[in-house]
Amino acid sequence: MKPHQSRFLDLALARRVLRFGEFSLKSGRTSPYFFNAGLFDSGAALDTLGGCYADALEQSGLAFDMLFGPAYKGIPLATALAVALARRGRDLPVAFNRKEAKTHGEGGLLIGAPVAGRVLIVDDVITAGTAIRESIQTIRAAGGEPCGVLIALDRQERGQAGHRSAAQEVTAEFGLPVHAIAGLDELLAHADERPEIATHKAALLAYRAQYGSQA
Ligand code: OMP
Repeated sequence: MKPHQSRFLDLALARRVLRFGEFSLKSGRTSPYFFNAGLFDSGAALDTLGGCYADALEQSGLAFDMLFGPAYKGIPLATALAVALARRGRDLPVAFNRKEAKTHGEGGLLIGAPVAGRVLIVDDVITAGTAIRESIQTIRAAGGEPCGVLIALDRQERGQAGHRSAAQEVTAEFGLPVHAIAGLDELLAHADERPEIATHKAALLAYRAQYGSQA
């Protein structure tokens, strides 16, 4: 476990972004945990989170020209990362989309910098990969070329087609690398140090046996 991974998991636990119980997912699966990135809801939390994304990105070695945060939850996440990168000496353009096109004022579906060049998608979590597929289409329609995906948490679940994870499916289908600050593997590893996770480890393992990717 890398330092930014444990910092991220501890922040998610402290802010109750990461919760345990019984949750219905977009994919229809019932999960013993849920990651609600909307609860990174203060300046300090977003500051720490932005640093964790920046660390993960540096380790990925990905090359990109700008950041894209999909509406809604990706918007503050991409912003936090943009600020963290600027602090480290890289001032990069950042853009977002709207869920509904605006017909007055500046109009359109996109906000922020023009979408162009190699675009890195910054989002919260990947389960089955539906949200990321939508972002890829939005960026291409705007004239940019998606070059990779950076998420906070990879749930490491089977995608739409079979045994591979949703992240691996996105890589195979679109040629896009998918990187995460941490995945279910790190969450389970962290259970050895954090009793609040350890209590739910059996449920997490049972869920992984049912829906986890094999690769
Ligand atoms: P996929 O589109 O299936 O990859 O699911 C990702 C989306 O599901 C996220 O962008 C969230 O809207 C939502 N989600 C969470 O926010 N946290 C979770 O732990 C799980 C999900 C989910 O519904 O799978």
